[in-house]
Amino acid sequence: MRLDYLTIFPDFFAPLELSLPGKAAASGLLDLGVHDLRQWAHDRHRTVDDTPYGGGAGMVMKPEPWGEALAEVVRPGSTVVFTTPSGERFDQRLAEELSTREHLVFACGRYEGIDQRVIDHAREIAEVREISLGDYVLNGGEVAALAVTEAVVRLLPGFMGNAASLVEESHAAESGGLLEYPVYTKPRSWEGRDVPDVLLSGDHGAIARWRRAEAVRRTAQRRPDLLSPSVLDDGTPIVRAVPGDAGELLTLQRACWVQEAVANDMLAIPALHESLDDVRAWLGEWDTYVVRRAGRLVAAVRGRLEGEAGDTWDIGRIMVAPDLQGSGLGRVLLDHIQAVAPPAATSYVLFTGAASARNQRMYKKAGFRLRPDLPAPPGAVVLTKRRGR
Ligand code: JEW
Repeated sequence: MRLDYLTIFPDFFAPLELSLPGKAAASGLLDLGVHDLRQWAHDRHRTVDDTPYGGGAGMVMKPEPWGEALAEVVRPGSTVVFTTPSGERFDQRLAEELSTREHLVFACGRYEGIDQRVIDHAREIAEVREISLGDYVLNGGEVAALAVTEAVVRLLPGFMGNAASLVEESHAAESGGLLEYPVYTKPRSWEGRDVPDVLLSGDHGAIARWRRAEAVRRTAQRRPDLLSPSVLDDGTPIVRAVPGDAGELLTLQRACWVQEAVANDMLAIPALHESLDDVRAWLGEWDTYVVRRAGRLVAAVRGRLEGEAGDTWDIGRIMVAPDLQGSGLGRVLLDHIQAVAPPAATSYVLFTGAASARNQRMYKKAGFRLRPDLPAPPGAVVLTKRRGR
């Protein structure tokens, strides 16, 4: 495989010459080329950026140096990788796909990005992938290109020896889409911390069960998105809300809490007055789940840890579309949000209208008890439940 890098910071790629790909390069498996984009700038100051048309902050990388660089580096069969914050998210599947290519050209932007015409032009002379390392801000594309390189190169046949790649495959199947289990080595006791007894038991079945349980526990806690979603009786999944759900959540929330306002003869309910930005904000602060039927968002619930000790799972905003109320959806969501509470949660709390008889009946059936001893907002009541373990 040949790898070329177009960048105004070629020093970023010095590690490549030394590190793992460096060894592969030395053995002839990899061919590396690092190119300073400024070698294709022709003015006295070797300018590669200019002000954006239409105004706005910052500078944009001008097209001419990129056009000349691509003309020189791209050949038949090349794939040009633009690392960009607006690209598709990089993952193992994409690493595997890129590892099948003969020639990757990494185009590393800086400033506010590259003039769009460069990407459009590249599509006419090569396969183009626009790739983001993840949802966080970097200063440019170099670090993303390095990460993509390492993930791709280690998949090449012959890299680190074929034996290693066989181990890799069996391991991926074994972990089954879960996070890895924790690992330990000698000494058996370190600074008062002991290796779990089961790992010293010699009972391979018990060890496998313990590792699987730890992997599931970790995954549920850190990456619930990797676990298969809970489902309703008919197989409809209960999935985590995404930012794009905010508009429909606002609509559903207004519909549901108008009912509450009427039942409680009270307009001062936050859920009734929130704006779209308010909903977007709380989506970032709560674990929120939604149910869709035929594409339509018909139900939701949210939860988060509260209390001084962070051991109380605050449940709220249980909402069901008017035409599906009474179908048991609310109870399913209530059960779901309790099930996904993190291990730190030792009790549940929720608030509802003092006159919301139907809600209170459902909560009591689910094991919640009214707590007149605890403070509640005007017109509301508090219910709590101990978490059974
Ligand atoms: C990446 C290329 C070029 C980020 C991730 N972040 C960001 C960002 C930048 C400019 C404008 C708007 C957002 C910085 N930046 C890049 C960032 C790639 C450039 C300029 C990048 N993967 N790749 N997560």
